[in-house]
Amino acid sequence: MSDLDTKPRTKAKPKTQRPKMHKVILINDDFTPREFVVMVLKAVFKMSEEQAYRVMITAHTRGAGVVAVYTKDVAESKATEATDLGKRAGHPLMFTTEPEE
Ligand code: TYC
Repeated sequence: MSDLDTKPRTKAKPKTQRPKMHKVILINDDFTPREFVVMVLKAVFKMSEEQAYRVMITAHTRGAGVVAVYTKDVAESKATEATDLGKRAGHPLMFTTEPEE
């Protein structure tokens, strides 16, 4: 039997295909009150006071911080919802998303 008869001609597909996860990033600014940032993190991302405070302080001191990781759709809708809460209150608070490596 030749190689052509015995070797699979196509690569086997992996059985489970995991969707690429996306990070929600909190961007620092000079105007949004710290307590407001913490309130948004708790409301939209279901964080505890302690978790929310830690993420807020990370963004405040480093310029940005990872909030959480979700599928693309969920990451984008949560980032929009959180950014809109700031906008509606007159704050320049900003959340972005980026794909995980
Ligand atoms: N830097 C803001 C202040 O001093 C607080 C803040 C923290 C704003 C994190 C945005 O992502 C942010 N009032």
